[in-house]
Amino acid sequence: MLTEINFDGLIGPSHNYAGLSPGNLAATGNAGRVSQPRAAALEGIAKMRANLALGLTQGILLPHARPDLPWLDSLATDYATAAPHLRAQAMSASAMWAANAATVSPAPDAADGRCHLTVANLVTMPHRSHEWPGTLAQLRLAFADPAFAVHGPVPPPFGDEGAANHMRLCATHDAPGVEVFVYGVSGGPFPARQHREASAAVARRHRLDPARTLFVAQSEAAIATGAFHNDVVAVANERVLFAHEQAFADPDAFYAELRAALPAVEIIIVPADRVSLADAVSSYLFNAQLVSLPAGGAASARGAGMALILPSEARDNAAVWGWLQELVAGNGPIRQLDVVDVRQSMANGGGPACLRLRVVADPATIDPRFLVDAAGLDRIAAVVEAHWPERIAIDDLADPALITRVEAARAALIEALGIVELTYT
Ligand code: SUG
Repeated sequence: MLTEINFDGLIGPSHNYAGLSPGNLAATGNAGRVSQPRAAALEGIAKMRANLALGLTQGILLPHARPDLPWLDSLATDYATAAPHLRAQAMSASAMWAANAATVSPAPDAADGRCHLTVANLVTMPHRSHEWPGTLAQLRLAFADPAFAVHGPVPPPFGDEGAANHMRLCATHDAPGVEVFVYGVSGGPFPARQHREASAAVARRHRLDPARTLFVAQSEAAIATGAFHNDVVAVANERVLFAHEQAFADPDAFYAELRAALPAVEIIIVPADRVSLADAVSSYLFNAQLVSLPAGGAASARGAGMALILPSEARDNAAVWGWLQELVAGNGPIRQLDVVDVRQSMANGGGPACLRLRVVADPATIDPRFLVDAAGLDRIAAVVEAHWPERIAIDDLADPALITRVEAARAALIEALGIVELTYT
């Protein structure tokens, strides 16, 4: 049976605040802060436990080998002699943000009836541009079944940041959907990371029906205010689109096209006079996981409906929280709010939705080593407790002892999960 599975990126042992992403205001604002990789990974695991408690199916993607020595070698340097900025780029734990791992088109949308995944090239940011080989190695393992088609990246210079700029609307997850590819043209002072050419290439590669595929421009104001990905200002699930009034360049044209393609769509707009773009970005209101609760699930107090899994920063913002209270008090599809604490990831601009990649598939077709239940999370948490560094200051990036520790931590995780194929990738 086709089910939505959330694959969360496990937060890696090299998690640090090097301020590597211009346009990501949290990341640049926290540059130089001391990070807490162990606490960060445990926050991510707690979020997955909460998802399991809601009755959702949960998967994982692993941290990549860091520092990325083959990448440094391709730049004719090594970790000991590399310039500090290259060192930081080689050490980033940015693969945790699995929404940027790939774009996923479930089987009902593709002409060949397979679920297609295209790994994102992430070419805009140097520290993310070398993620794709490690991600591709994992996708090829996890989705080796013929039910899937796993594709390499769109070639540069066409920037592709994966599912963070892609939304799928459908009557139910297992029905054919409308896929919406959101691209940027200009971001004022900041880069527009998703190029239309890349989105179009992914749509062709996935054999999508052009009549059910929309290409929509992000508003320049959104990118300039810090929405470096569309998932900072909009999120969709089944027939619901939840978006900020200023998310898109031409919202009326987009909503008209969407209504024509999916008449049952429900569009929930948060007006700028209730929540400003700046508040949306700082609270990550839209970087929530919007999920359908399983029918009859114990966690759903008022019966099946949808839940928004929000970062605690959304609760801390009075304008945002006030608006959300009105939303759930109404008779709409979003019935409950669940708050999670992912502050370590949030300080680098990654909320609950950034940490997960959604795949609609039959869980029986996925390599079971990439799926987790509560006991599996216990095993991972024990490895994190034993091996993840407690703190990393920026100067520590030059310390060979930290490198040894980070490498040993990942090796312990790979051993615990039995995914030995990933030892060197
Ligand atoms: O690409 N931060 C990530 C955050 C990605 C969030 N993902 C989604 N919105 N889906 C980025 O900007 C900061 C790392 C640093 O500065 O060290 C970073 O890469």
